[in-house]
Amino acid sequence: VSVEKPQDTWLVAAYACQRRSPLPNNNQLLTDALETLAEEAHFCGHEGRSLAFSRASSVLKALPRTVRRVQELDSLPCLGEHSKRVIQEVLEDGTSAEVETIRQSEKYQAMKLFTKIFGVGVKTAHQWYQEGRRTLDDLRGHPAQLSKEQQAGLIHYEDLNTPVKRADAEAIGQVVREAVNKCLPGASVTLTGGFRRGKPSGHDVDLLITHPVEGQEAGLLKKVIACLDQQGFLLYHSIHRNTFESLEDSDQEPSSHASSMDQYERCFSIFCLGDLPGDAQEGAGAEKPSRVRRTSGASRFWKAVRVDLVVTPYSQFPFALLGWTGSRIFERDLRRFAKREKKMLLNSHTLYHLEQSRVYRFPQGIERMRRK
Ligand code: TTP
Ligand code: MN
Ligand code: MN
Ligand code: MN
Repeated sequence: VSVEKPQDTWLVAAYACQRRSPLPNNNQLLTDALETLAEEAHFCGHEGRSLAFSRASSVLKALPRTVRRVQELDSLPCLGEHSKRVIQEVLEDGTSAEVETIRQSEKYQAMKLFTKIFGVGVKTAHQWYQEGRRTLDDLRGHPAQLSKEQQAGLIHYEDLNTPVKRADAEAIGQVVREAVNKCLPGASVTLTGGFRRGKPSGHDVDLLITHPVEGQEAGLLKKVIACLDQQGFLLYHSIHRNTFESLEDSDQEPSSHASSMDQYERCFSIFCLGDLPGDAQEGAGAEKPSRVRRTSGASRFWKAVRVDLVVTPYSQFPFALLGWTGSRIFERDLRRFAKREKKMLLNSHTLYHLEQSRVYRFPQGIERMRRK
C-alpha cells in the first residue's frame, strides 16, 4: 500500500507483494533505464546486481505519479546509490550516459539479439558472442549446432518477438480448452501469466490445466498435444515430465529448488495462430512445416505464438495459479515474505510452515475460488 505524504514523497512497502501493482507505468523512462542495467548485469552473470536494479524498477512502477525530482525518492525502499544516480541523470538530462553506452555496446546488442531466441539463455548467448557471432545469420549458417528448440526459435524469430495481443491469447485459450475438453470432459483451462495481471499484451500465452478429480489429469497433456498437433495448430512442442515428488507420500519439508522452475508436467510450444486447417493453399516458403498450411503472397495471415501449457493436480492448483501469475519480482518477494516474515516456504506446489513442520492444504480454498 502506498500512502501519499504531504511533501511530495511516498511510502512504499519494500516487498512487492505488499504494495500496489498498477498497470499504468508513470515512470517508463526511469524504469527502462534501470531495466537495461538489470539486463546488462544478468548478461554478465551478476544476478544479485541484476535483481537489485529490477527491484528498483519495480518500486518506481508502484508510484501513482511521475517522479520529477530525485528528492522525492528519499522515502522509497530498494533504491541503491547506483540506481539513484542513474535516476538523477535521467531526470536532469533525459538520458543516462551509462545506460546509453550499454545500449550501444556490441556485446549488449548481441546478447540481447541472441537471448530473444526461444531456447537460448545467457550461457549459450555468451558462448556465441565469444565465438565471434553477432547476427542471426551467423547462427543460421550452422543449424547443426542448434537445438531443435533454437532452430524453431530462429525460424519464427520475428513473430515470437512481436507482442501477443489479449484477443490472440483468448483465442488460443479457447482452442486449447476445446482440445482439453475433448480429451477429458470437466477439465479446466485458465489463462495466467501477464494476461491474468491485466496486461493488454505479452511475450507468450501461459495456460494452466487441471481437473477437479485428483489424478484425472495424469496423461492428459500428451493427448491434448496430439489433438492440437493433428489439427495443425503446433509449429513446435516439447513435453517435460512432472518431476515433483508426491506430496501424498510424506509431510516432509519440501526441498527448496534453486530456480524458479516448478516441476509440473508442461509443454513449451509454438502455436500457429490464425491459419485454420484447410482454408489456405500451399505456400512456397521453406520455413513452414508441411502439415500446417499457409497462404501464399505477401499478406500472410498466420502468426507464430509461444504458448506454455502446464498441467497441475487439483490440490496444487491454487499454488500453481499464484506462482504462474507473476510478475517475477512479485513472486520472488512473496516467497521471501513467506520465509522471512511468516517462517513459511512457498512455491508453485505448496505452502509449508517451517517451524510447525506443517503442509497447508487448500481444498476449501479451491471451492471458494470456484464460487467467485
Ligand atoms: P512468463 O510467461 O515468462 O512472464 P509473464 O507472463 O509475466 O510476462 P510475458 O508477458 O513476458 O509473458 O512467466 C509467467 C510466470 O510464470 C512468471 O511469474 C514465472 C512463472 N514461471 C514459473 O512459475 N515456472 C516456470 O517454470 C516458468 C517458466 C515460469
Ligand atoms: Mn507469459
Ligand atoms: Mn517474459
Ligand atoms: Mn511463459
